[in-house]
Amino acid sequence: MNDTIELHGTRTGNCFRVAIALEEAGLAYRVVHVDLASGEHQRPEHLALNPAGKVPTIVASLPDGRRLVLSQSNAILLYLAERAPGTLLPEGDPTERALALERYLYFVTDVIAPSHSGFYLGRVPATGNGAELLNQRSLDAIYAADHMVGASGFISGNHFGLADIAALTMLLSIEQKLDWTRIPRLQRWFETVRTRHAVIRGFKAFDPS
Ligand SMILES: N[C@@H](CCC(=O)N[C@@H](CS)C(=O)NCC(=O)O)C(=O)O
Repeated sequence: MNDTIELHGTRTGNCFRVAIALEEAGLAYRVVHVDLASGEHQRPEHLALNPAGKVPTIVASLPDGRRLVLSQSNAILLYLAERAPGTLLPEGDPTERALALERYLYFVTDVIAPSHSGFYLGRVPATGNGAELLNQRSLDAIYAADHMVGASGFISGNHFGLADIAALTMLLSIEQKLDWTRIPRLQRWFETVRTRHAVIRGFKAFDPS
């Protein structure tokens, strides 16, 4: 059985998170490019997989022959963590796992979500300072996260994991806007994790071959 995972997507933060997670988990995958600029995400073949017309989407073969189609980048990351136990989330110790999930969800809901909404509002005329407020909320959450980098040098706990991936794609996208002097531990973490082989490969996943 061909158990390769198809990753439908393009060069966006949500898609990079999935590509980096696949690389970190050591799972085989094949990229199917979906060009947003030319509207490929609205074509019937993509809408059949993701009726919301968004990316990323994965199509995974299951051992019993069925296929699993999943959208929502963060649900995909959790699925990949289940597919490759011990790579993206701690196994065994429920306390370690709970803390790793707490940090992952912190970056997903308190940092990435307001930033995405701020980005959207910023492109809509006459919405007052809504975009600014949301972007500031996201930045404040980042400034409050410096302590999360522990002695291991990672945010997720003893190992690089989902929270590190969520934080990295986000911080890279706003690197120039951050006052790094307020987050010295995150700065050291940032310079180290961005050079990981799997991270570099993930960021190249959607390059033309
Ligand atoms: N919550 C979804 C968001 C997906 C999403 O908004 N994807 C963007 C690219 S990052 C997209 O497909 N935009 C095209 C559009 O909205 O038309 C996720 O995390 O996967």
